[in-house]
Amino acid sequence: MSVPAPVLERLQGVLGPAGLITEGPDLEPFAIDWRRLFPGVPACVARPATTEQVAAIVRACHEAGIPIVPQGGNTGLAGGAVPDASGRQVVLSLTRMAAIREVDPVGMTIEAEAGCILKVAQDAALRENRVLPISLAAEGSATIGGVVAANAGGVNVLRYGMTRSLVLGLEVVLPDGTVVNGLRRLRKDNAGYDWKQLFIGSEGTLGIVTAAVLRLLPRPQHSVTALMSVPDPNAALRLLELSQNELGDTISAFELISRTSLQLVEKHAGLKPPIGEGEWFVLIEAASSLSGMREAAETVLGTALENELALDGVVAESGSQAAQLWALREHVTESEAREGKSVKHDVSVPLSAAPQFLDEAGTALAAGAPGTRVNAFGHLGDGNIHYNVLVGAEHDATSVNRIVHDVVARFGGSISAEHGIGQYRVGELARYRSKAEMDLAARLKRTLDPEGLLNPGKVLASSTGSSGRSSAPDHNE
Ligand code: 2HG
Ligand code: ZN
Repeated sequence: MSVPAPVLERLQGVLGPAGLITEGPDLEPFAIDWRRLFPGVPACVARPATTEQVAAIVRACHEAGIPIVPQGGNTGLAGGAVPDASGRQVVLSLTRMAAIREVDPVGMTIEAEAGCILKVAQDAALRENRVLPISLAAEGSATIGGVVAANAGGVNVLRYGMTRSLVLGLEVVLPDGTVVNGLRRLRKDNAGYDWKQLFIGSEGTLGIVTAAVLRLLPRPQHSVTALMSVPDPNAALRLLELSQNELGDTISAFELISRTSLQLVEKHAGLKPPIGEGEWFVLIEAASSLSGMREAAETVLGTALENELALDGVVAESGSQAAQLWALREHVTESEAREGKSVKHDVSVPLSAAPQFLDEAGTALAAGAPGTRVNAFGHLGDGNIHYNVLVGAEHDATSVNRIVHDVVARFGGSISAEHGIGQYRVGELARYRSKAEMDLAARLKRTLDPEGLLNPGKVLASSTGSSGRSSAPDHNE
């Protein structure tokens, strides 16, 4: 623990005994990510309950030159919210700032503090017959501040966009402790720079999100979920086109799941798909205020079977059957973790190139990393594939990354579609983005955080050299 005593006293004065953890096992949950891949050593954990307290903590640390790592629900997959091993970084956890300040069903907005759990915000919207359409497996623990700071994706991006497209207003604390309140609820606001965009997806490296106003949508009264097996990813894409023709913009999710993924789910979660064998599966959800969703989905399935775009399929007959189909998809990550060592890739390519990407990445891996197995699944409707590679002790994570990301680059894709850079992909980002883009990013960082004290070593390599991985960790990721 290396916060000088006078600074610690100042933090204690701001937070009181309930708001500061300085030692013991209570530090542990804040020190490491949930997959236990990025262990760190916090100097202490500050748990402010108000924006003013956040600002006071940040000011105190700024004056003392102490780095801060903002943390929400700690559900990230790239090690972006945990401290490094130096024992110098203060973790600033937002989870005590959990209030929903307002739900406005007419204006269709919700204002929530950073530490509010996503699921709690979703439920508050539902009570007003509105939806907050950010939907992720981690929604029971992820917080609004983290979701905004990570520009989270999830399964509804196809219809509603990433988190960015739902943020109307933000309150942030800058690295020097200045509070900027932009908690406006305006649908249209072209007055000056739209500065909030800088902080959305910045992974806590430019400022700390303390509250947000998010857009809500009317709650659809009817929804339908279908699972189909398809002969190959190309057929899956054609099925997407067919579904769009039949279901139009009511499609809210179009997920691709490989057979390997379902085998892992069966082995580790005991869940089995209710339809026949196939190499690839597609989970489709559509929702609307109008009825007729089920009939439209039946038409999609019938036409797909007739045209051999689908081999088999089922349209859920009840909410609970729909939940069972979704459970297959939602258990993939956890089942993969139970299987053992894997190297994750959260990539996107132009939608129409997805089948060819899968093909070429498979060929490249078979040649460059024999003995690996691919667990591919993800948001095909967004061109986003979680191309996770199950590896053995003999495989080196960095070279597996390189093989997959080189193929991604050939298709003009991205090395992170939704999980972000965190500390895990710092080296990969620098490798695949142009010098001009990296220089621009460094200029932004220097402008807002000249001392490099906010979440150092995340997204960009730290200017002080602490933290930040330039290659993949060689253990299970
Ligand atoms: C998902 O889509 C998440 O389920 C996690 O983004 C993906 O485990 C992964 O790689
Ligand atoms: Zn995902």
